[in-house]
Parts: sequence; structure tokens; C-alpha cells
Amino acid sequence: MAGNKMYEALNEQIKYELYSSYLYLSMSAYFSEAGLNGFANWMMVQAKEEMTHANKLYGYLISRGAPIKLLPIDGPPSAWKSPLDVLQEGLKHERFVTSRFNMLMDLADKSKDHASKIFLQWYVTEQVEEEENFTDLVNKLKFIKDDGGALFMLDKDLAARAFVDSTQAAEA
Ligand code: OFO
Repeated sequence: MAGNKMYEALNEQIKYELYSSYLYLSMSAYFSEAGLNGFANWMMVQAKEEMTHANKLYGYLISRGAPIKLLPIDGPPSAWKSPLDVLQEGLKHERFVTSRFNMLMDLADKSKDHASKIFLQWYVTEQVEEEENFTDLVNKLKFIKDDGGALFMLDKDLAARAFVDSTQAAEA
């Protein structure tokens, strides 16, 4: 049986996933206010995904009979300088979340908690995709610079993103 340290850290990770959802919801609101509805949709889908990441952690802890201790969630920022600034901050946040999962994997290794390690592997893979998605948008926005027409086209593309619960697909 894994030590409480692992379960405490996984409980704490629920907070970070919910904060991620809160952050992206706030970013979605920023884009809605700016009239960039495609970006707003992309961020809203991202916010929904983060909820599923939190729920997956919750489900695992319940299945292990571990205590659930939900922690307070900080308020996210609500103002950014530009769409590029928003995406850069999002990428920075994803890198932070990746560092959290690396730390959790180290902890699983140290405590020889094989079940948690296998469970956490899904998140390690997911973080590669998360960083890639944000990096892609950062690069596109750097390329676009002040080209309003190109920004409009990208906004149109991002309106097509649909929510898929990848935590369910992975378990199917
Ligand atoms: Fe939960 O993947 Fe982003 O933070």
C-alpha cells in the first residue's frame, strides 16, 4: 500500500487541474470580450478537458480507498496584453503542470508505488500533447504579428475545436 505522501500529492494535483480549468475559463472570457470567438471556444474546450483531468485523479483516489481532501483554488488572472501573451502564459502554465507530473512520477518511483506510476503515465503522455498544442498556437501568433486578416482566419479555425473526453477514450 502506498504511503500517504503519494495520496496527498495526488489530492493536491486535483487542485492544480481545477486551477488549470479556472485559468482557461478566464482566458476564454478574455477572448470573448475581444470578439475572438474561435479562440474563446478553444479555451473553453481546454477548460472542460482540465475538469476531466481532475475527475480522473479523483476517481483513482476513490478506487484506492484514499482520503479525498479538496484544497482551496486560487483565482486566475483576468487581464493579458494580447492574444500572444495569453497563449504564452498558457504554455508557461502547462510546463509547470508537466513539472508537477514529473515530480509525482519520481515520488511513485521512490515509494515503489507501481499502481500510481502506471496511472500517472497517462498524464505524462497527455502533457506532451498539451505543451505541443500551446506551442503551436504561440508560434502561429508570432508569425501572424499584427496581420488582422490572418488572425481572423486562425480564429475561424479554432472555432472548430470540439470537446472530447480523452480520459474516457483512454479507458475504453
Ligand atoms: Fe491537465 O493538462 Fe493542462 O494543465
